[in-house]
Amino acid sequence: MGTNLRASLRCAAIVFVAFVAGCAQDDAKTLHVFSWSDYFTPEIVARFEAETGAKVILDTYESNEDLVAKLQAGVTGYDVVLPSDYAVQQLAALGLLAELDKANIPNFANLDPQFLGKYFDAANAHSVPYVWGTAGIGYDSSKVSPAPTSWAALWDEAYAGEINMLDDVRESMGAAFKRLGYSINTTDPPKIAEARALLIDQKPIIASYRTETDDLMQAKQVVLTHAWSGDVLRVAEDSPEWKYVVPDEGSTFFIDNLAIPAGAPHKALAESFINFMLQPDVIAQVTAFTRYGNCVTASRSHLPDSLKDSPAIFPPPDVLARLETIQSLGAADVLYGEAWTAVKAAQ
Ligand code: N2P
Repeated sequence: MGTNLRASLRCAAIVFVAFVAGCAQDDAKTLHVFSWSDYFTPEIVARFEAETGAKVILDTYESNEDLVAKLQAGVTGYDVVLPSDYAVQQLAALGLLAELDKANIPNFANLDPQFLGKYFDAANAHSVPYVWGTAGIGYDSSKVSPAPTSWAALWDEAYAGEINMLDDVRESMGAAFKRLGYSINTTDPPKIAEARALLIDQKPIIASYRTETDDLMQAKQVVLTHAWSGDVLRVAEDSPEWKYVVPDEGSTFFIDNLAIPAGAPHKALAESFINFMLQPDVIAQVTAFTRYGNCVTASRSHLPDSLKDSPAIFPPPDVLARLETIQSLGAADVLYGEAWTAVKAAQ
């Protein structure tokens, strides 16, 4: 081999090694977040990227069941996920969440204690509460009159073909349970069968089952939708005819959490992302954008007055009193799944 050729091969080898090292370094700085839609603004992501030199890649899911199924099926590569309360319970029981190193999350101290130590993670070993909200009814007040006060509005034939239900087993079964006067966490098989029958009865007047309700409202594809509070309030910013109500019979209250899947490729970076999100001014921007309450006490002073005092974002005590959080129910979870499959398959 000639000296020149050897020299250029060595040079190529050095370039190759440098390239691989470069990739490895880039990869070490890439954070994969798997989240509900519209939970982070581009500005917040850009600020984290500028402060850390990391790159954030965001993917979204539409229900807790999607998230749990993906992680259970062995999908790897995600560093941060955002399960709701009962999904934290399920994922932790399956060994699919990493234990958090709180030393890397000093802003954990900023969290409002009322959101800590809940039934789904008593020691917050695997989850950090992020945002919270309610489920209820979004309605186009220029078309729906009188304003709905009961879940019965979603069964009203006057609006046949113009109603969306959340494509979410626990929320839709929950709406049916509340309409029947039962708990969201009912485990009694005959009551589960009643809720199933009620949802099957409703099906002929339903236009769609979707959890991404924003564009349905914006495009006026429906006049009534089962929805999460922030999603309606965000649409109402530009389309004030859209209003949100928690029905008199009661509804769900959710806490969505930041968590790290077991075996996440970039655990320390994920913890620094969680820590970043728990800064009062950062998470106030999340509330301003998502219209969901957050779990950091001092964030409230960073919110504009219009949001600070919004009863739709921060429900008054009489509304809070009629909300329930969803719990994982063990064996009854299977009955819910079967009921929901039957609803979706019904003609
Ligand atoms: C959807 C956010 C609602 C999440 N954009 C409910 N857990």
